[in-house]
Amino acid sequence: MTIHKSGFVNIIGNPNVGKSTLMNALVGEKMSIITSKPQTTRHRIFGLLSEEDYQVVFSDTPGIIDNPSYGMQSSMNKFAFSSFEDADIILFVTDIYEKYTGEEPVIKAINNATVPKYLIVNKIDLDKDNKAAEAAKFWDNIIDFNETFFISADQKTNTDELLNKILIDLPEGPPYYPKDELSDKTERFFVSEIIREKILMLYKQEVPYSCEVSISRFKEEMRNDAPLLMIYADIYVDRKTQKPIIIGKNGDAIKKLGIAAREEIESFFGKHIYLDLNVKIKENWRNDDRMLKHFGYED
Ligand SMILES: Nc1nc2c(ncn2[C@@H]2O[C@H](COP(=O)(O)OP(=O)(O)OP(=O)(O)O)[C@@H](O)[C@H]2O)c(=O)[nH]1
Ligand SMILES: [Mg+2]
Repeated sequence: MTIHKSGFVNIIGNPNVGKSTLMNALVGEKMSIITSKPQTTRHRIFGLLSEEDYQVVFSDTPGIIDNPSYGMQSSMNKFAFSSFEDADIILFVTDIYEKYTGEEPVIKAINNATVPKYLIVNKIDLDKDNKAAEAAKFWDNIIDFNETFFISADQKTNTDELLNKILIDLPEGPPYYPKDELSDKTERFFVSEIIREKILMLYKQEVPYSCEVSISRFKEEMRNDAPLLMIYADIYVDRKTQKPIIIGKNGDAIKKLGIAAREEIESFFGKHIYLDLNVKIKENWRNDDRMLKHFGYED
């Protein structure tokens, strides 16, 4: 009888080190949005990799925030730290640039974890003077990692080796999800994330961080005798002054946003869509428990 393996492989680390890029590389699909801005990921997102004899549930988490200023950021940290609780394997991701003091709370959490833990030093494609080896030396004195991998999540360098080791350490067990599923998240969630990714890319400074996207309507309808996926999305900003920035002069900015988001949503679903973007003001939503719950953050 062949054995079946399954388990949670939880990806943890600071903002911007490449956690989402790594999960997408391992799953082979774009499950998590990626931008050059820190604090891009705000939720825990599962990406599933299934074959006949295994199912890996990769868990991408928000980057850990040292001093959360908003309820939203505290919730993001909860998502990150909760992933220690159900991990079968921990991937602690850092990059060649990061410096830790050794006192960070995440270090204690990793040291307390009893499951296999790997150190992942990412962005080696940018490593000109052996920073990766320096990082590994630093961590060697602080955490008893089972394995160290020097990778480029972006170029998929050494990610196959990483996956092979994960499959060796993965516990035996039945699949957690149907084998044809790619994520625990809904289509609506992916659409709102694609729009948020484009907001992060197109707007500057605090504006994208003050935005949340909520899908108010998502329905296929007949238009000119052909089915068309109708998507209505609300973009919430947390200050009055931000609404005109999102819209832009003569609506130019939101038009650009709509085009970029529609293109990617169409390629995600492989069909034409109609996208309506509506900007709403919800003062200080990042500290508003009711709104946070509505947007899927924890209390
Ligand atoms: N050169 C290079 N860039 C990378 C690599 N991996 C990720 N990046 C870039 O680093 C930036 C952050 O990547 P993300 O995957 O969004 O990082 P993250 O850790 O998920 O960030 P948060 O969601 O904010 O916590 C993006 O601009 C990526 O393109 C890599 O291996 N090499
Ligand atoms: Mg991310």
